[in-house]
Amino acid sequence: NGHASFAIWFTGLSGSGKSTLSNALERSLFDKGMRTYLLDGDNIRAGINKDLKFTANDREENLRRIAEITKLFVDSGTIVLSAFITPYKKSRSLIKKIVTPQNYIEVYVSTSLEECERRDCKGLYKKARKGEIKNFTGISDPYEAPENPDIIIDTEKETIEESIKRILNFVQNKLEA
Ligand code: GGZ
Repeated sequence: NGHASFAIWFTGLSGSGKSTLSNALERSLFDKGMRTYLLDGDNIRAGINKDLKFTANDREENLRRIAEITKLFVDSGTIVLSAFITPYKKSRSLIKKIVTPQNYIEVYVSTSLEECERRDCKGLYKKARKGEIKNFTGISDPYEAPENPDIIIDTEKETIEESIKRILNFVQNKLEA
């Protein structure tokens, strides 16, 4: 009984809009009666992964563990929304393998570095430019843009409502497939 379950994985720069989008999407899915769970930096890096920082190795380990956690929740019948920068191609292909490809939807929040830096909601880009934060994605650590995401969200061109609608359509088609 219940609905199919899978992971919706948001990737994009810091400040690109992953949290806003994943929170709004979770609300919509919940309102449709679906069982959901949202994983993000707040509940993962502060807890189970608090031993990890932002070197390439730590990010890879951070994301590997999150993929395993995502898989467990998916196995339990939950639609999991995971919102992490996920900057490396290598990590994303490992995640897809761990979660299993048919249960993995990749959402690329493609907001440009220029726009993220202009918004600088938390003042992190300013700090990164001054060298106060090392290995900062987009400034002093790479972000490898996804080549084949399932969905691309351009927050500079569409409203959050439009973006959510597009993701919901994709999810609906998957649930009916
Ligand atoms: C990137 C950093 C860094 C560095 C701290 N580089 O915008 P935020 O603040 O709230 O979200 C960012 C978050 C990124 O953690 P993730 O677990 O999503 O990253 S990864 O997928 O690469 O493992 C940012 C904050 O942590 N932050 N230092 N150096 N973002």
